[in-house]
Amino acid sequence: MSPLHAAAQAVLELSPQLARAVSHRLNVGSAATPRRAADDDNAHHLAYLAEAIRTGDDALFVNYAQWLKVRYATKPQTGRSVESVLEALRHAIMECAPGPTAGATVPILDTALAALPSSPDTAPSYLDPDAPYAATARQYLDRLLAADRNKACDLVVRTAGGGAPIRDIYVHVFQPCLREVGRLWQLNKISVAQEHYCTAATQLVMAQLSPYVFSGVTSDRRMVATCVGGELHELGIRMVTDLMEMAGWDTYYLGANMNTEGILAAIEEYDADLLALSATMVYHVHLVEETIAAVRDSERTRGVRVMVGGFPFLVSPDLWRTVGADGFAPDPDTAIAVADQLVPGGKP
Ligand code: B12
Repeated sequence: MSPLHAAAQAVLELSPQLARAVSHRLNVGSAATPRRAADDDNAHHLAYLAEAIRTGDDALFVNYAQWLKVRYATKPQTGRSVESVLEALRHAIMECAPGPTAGATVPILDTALAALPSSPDTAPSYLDPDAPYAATARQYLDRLLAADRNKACDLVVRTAGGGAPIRDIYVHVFQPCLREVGRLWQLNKISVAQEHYCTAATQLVMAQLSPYVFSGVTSDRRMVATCVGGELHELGIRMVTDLMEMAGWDTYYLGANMNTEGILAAIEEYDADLLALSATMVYHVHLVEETIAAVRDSERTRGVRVMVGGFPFLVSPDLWRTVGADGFAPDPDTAIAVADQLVPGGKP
């Protein structure tokens, strides 16, 4: 095991103890902030930290600290600021895990602490009034936030019927609207229920567009697309998959939360040339790495090329190499180009 992997594992193994130490230091445990909730929160911070340690990629934790700053600014935490939490984590790690573990961890916490003062405490909108289909995107989101799924659906179906390419609807309407929904949740302006409603409605609308996606044309290039285990964010990889299907790939989409065994079996059964793996939560990056290692380890699947994507890979553009992938793409257009390079013109 590499020293970084060992340090990350130590942080995860000590997580309950470290989480309690942080709560104790910050003196939480009132009715307003129950002790258990604070401990859970601290364990969440440690899960992000462990990924940054393991991959040697500070950006994964710095980005999280910046995200937390926005969240805390709009949903104030009793007696806690992000800075105080990071300081307490630093202290707890130096006390409970001195030596190599603290040596690998403290510099990341220091980098995050140094980045915080200049980082904003709010997040800008994803709806750019100058972007293509800006008016459609605005209307679509407004209708969803008004709980009017039918009108939102009509709008998109009419836009597609009027000749708008599915690619444009995905990239210029669904993508910014979903990200905006996340931002509004982060800023505490909409509830978890609204976030779920908008997502479920978008899945429904995407299903209405499926006649445009599946043309019946068959291809000899096959792709299995899925999220790693525990990962529930399935819409990004769904969009990539649909647009690759339209670009001539034969796709096999498995959706959210697939365990490694299931992924290996699907690659074999479907005789895939390409595996597209998605992760959104940073604390799932190790699962991407483990899945790729398992794919390479098995004689049945080692010939498949692997392309990765999702939020952590946007934050850290070299992370795909660290996890052992053959390629990465930040969006569907690039995904099609990278896939064409990885599997040129079909099977050898
Ligand atoms: C919808 C949503 C959910 C839904 C997901 C439902 C579903 N069926 O997919 C639910 C409610 C389950 C959910 C849960 C959670 N979520 Co959530 N969620 C979102 C939201 C609003 C939209 C996600 C989305 O579809 N985005 C649009 C797509 C198009 O973008 P994308 O995923 O980046 O994908 C693009 C590229 O990355 C790329 N890509 C993606 N995958 C792949 C794969 C390959 C191979 C390739 C080549 C490319 C590629 O192509 C896509 C198209 O361009 C985001 C906000 C956001 N900024 O994305 C938050 C967000 C991701 N969630 C967040 C959080 C915190 C959570 C929860 C912890 C708590 C919560 N909010 O409920 C849980 C964790 C669940 C888990 N264990 O996975 C945070 C993460 C913050 C962070 N710093 O880590 C976000 C950013 C919201 C925010 N602004 O705070 N969420």
